[in-house]
Amino acid sequence: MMGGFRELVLDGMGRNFSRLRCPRRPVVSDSPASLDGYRDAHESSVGEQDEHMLDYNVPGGKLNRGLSVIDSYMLLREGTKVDDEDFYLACVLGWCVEWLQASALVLDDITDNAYTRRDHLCWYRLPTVRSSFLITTTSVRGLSPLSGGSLNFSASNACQVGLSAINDGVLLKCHVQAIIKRYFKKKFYFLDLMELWNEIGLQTAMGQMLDLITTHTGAKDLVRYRIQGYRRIVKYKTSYYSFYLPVACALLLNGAKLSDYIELKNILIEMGVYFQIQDDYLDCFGNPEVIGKVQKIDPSLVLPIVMLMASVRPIELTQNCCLLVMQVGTDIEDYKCSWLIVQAMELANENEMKILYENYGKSDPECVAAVKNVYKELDLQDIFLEYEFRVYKHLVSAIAAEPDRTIQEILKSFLMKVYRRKK
Ligand code: DMA
Ligand code: MG
Ligand code: MG
Ligand code: MG
Repeated sequence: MMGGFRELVLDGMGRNFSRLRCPRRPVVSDSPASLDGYRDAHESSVGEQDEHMLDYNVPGGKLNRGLSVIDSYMLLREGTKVDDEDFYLACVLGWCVEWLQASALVLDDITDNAYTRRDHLCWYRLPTVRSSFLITTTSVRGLSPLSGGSLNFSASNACQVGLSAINDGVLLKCHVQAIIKRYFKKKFYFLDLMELWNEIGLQTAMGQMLDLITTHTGAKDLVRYRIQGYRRIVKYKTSYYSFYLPVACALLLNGAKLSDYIELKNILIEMGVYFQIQDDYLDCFGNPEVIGKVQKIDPSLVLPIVMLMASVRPIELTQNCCLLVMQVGTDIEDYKCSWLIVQAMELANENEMKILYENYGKSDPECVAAVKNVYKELDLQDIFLEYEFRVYKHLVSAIAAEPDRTIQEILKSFLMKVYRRKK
């Protein structure tokens, strides 16, 4: 039952997503001719640019959030027959979560000044090449030496998606509302569903605001980065939409009242905190190739991309002229209240503290390396592994204490998707 969607989704990675079709077309009079859920808002889209924007930003992730709607719903329905329409509606909500995620990421990458996302350049950094580049003379700032000298060229023929990506982020989120209205308007739980999405949209935006504001206070004095503040940020910016939302969608779809599931919500929030701590860890210590932060670029895009990025990032040209952007995350440069800096502020001695104060929040690669060095001296990698083991045990026993077996299964299924993830 679940397999169809899962195969469909996994199969679609790296291919033209828009061609995918839901394998179980529902018998609903107003359903579109094609549904992968993801493309429902197509008719309200504004042409090629919008299509390209959707294809670039919606697919390509791990799809844990979207799949969790389906998985949770199927667990809730265990023992009953799930007809095509019910399954289809769960797929639609799964895709809605992925659309919301796309919206959050497009905007987050702008505010975080990020470079790469899911193996590609961030949407707002995308260059559109209008015509050929003019190669003139000698040097590109920050570019590792190319044999035989380097390049310099005119900027006049390239443009970026740039800040119009803000509107794209907003648009992605608006599409979600339209999809929900279209498919659920006549359902008795429609109002609850809308309320849930509105509330979670607000919580996520507030979390992002807290994240950004905290960065200003941390920039004044790093010592303000403490675990309680950290937990508040990540609960709002990550847990609600990534963990609670998918399960809450499945519950509503199954006709449940969300107020009956407070303990479930608490466990999901805790899982979300763990997930963000992993995210912070991987931002610094993740393998760039695994987490999608190394960029192999088509040779024809080398020049525009060098031009857009050379002044700010170490870049290497390989022999076959593809470009590798050697980039993991940007939390250190961005002065982020990351789990790693919170730990470091608790553990650092006087000398390490001094290094952190002098180097945190600076984009100079040497400063970033100095911070990472302190993290290594403090054994933050081991401390993370210990935390991971502890939180896993804690979550497993909290799940076991849940009286409802189905709820236990839902939580276990979600936990197994994220435990010890490498990306
Ligand atoms: C993620 O925080 C939060 C949202 C709402 C996207 P982050 O900036 O650490 O995420 P990432 O590491 O994916 O940029
Ligand atoms: Mg970010
Ligand atoms: Mg962020
Ligand atoms: Mg991050």
